[in-house]
Amino acid sequence: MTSTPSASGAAGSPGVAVIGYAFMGKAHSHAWRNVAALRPGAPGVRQQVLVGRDAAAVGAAAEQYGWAETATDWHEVLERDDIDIVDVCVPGHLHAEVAIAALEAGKHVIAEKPLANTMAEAEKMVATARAARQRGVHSMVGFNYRRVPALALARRHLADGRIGEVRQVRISYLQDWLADEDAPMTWRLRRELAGSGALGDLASHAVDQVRYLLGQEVTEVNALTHTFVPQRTGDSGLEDVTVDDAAWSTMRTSGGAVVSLEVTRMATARKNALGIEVYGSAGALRFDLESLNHLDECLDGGDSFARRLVTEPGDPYLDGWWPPGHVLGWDATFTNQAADFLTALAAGEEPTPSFEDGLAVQRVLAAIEASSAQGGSCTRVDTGL
Ligand code: SOE
Repeated sequence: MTSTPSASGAAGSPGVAVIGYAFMGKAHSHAWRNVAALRPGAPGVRQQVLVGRDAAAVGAAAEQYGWAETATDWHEVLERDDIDIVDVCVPGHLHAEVAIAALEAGKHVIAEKPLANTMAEAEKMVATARAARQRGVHSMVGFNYRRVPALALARRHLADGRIGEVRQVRISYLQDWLADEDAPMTWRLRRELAGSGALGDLASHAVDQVRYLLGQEVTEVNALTHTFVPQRTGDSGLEDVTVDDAAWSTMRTSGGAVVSLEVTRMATARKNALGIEVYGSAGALRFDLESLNHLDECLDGGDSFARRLVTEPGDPYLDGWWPPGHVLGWDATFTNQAADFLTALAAGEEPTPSFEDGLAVQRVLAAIEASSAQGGSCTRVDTGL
């Protein structure tokens, strides 16, 4: 364990350890650092330990993000009495091992999405989470887009019946960071580390949004996954890409809606475009993450969209932020997520989305892979319904 000079957080607050300091570790660190200042009622935390295998790199990150200490072995933090929350921001192949050990050690856990790399791991995580819950130890999977104010408002409109019965959903998540075939090999392109490609990385968010917005399960899929660039240059020369670059699926839901889904990391010129359109018998909703403060609304039997800036008092997740019209960014979704997590813990409740929600998404991803492997045949999702 090594101390850094720039720690934040009051003594007596829950102690947090984040495992992983790269992109997600940075996003979550920012959230832990700011949650008490920006979300009223959210308990503050002690930013205690940032964990990573490279001592020099994790030390520099800890200093930058405001952590009191660093460690190079995640097992160490599980033995400490001053760590109450373990935040799992490592590649997918480690989610199950770290989350299960942390829950068994009595730590509350947030695990980044997707919950796990395989169904077997996800099922084991759920079994462990259920047992831990009986002992007052809680867990959550990090689908941060549930905390976009415009999407939480869309969910409210759907629950209030403002667009009637949902008939069709179009959902796409388009990125371009693999569009260049010279883009190097990374852990995200290795099945043994990432589990899958755009599927686990991006379709997990999309499927979670379908479940979150509609409150329905995906019951049936037809799908195609594809790898456009089968080899990329890594440390040992040309290496095989063993995951999908993109995936497509048509899906049915338990409420009778039909969903079309498209996810890719090969869409030239699209940076982080999560697009959601929901069409119902009495209206429609449209959202684009690249304009995340807006929701296009057609409500209560209307026939055209009006663009709403979702920053008004009473809009979801706006308390404690800025005055109306002072827009939020992508990072706010993680701060809102941390606030919900801490508020649930303080109330002794299980935060959402739970590991069960993560498993439900995983089942849909597995069905998509199975359908694609069988040439796109219709594949039922084991929803337990
Ligand atoms: C990379 O594709 C990535 O960082 C995802 O892993 C995140 O979940 C998404 O929010 C942004 O893109």
